[in-house]
Amino acid sequence: MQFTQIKVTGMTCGGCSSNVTKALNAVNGVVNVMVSLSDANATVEYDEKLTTPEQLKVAIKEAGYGVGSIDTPQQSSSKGCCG
Ligand SMILES: [Cu+2]
Repeated sequence: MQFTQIKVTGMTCGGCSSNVTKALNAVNGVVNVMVSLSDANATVEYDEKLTTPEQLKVAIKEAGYGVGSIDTPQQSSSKGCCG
């Protein structure tokens, strides 16, 4: 098992963090997810034989959130659950 911590941008409330949690849990190979709204990050435990950090990032993006502290310099267009 591997741990990785991913910066997540665009989360504004508990609904957002649970959206991210669900999206990550849906990735094949993910065994444990802890999303911190206040720290704006996700700690993911995953089976490195089944998935990669890249796939985890894709899952977060597909859920409508941003990944990484250096994202495209167009902010404040949050697409979270509460707009
Ligand atoms: Cu929200």
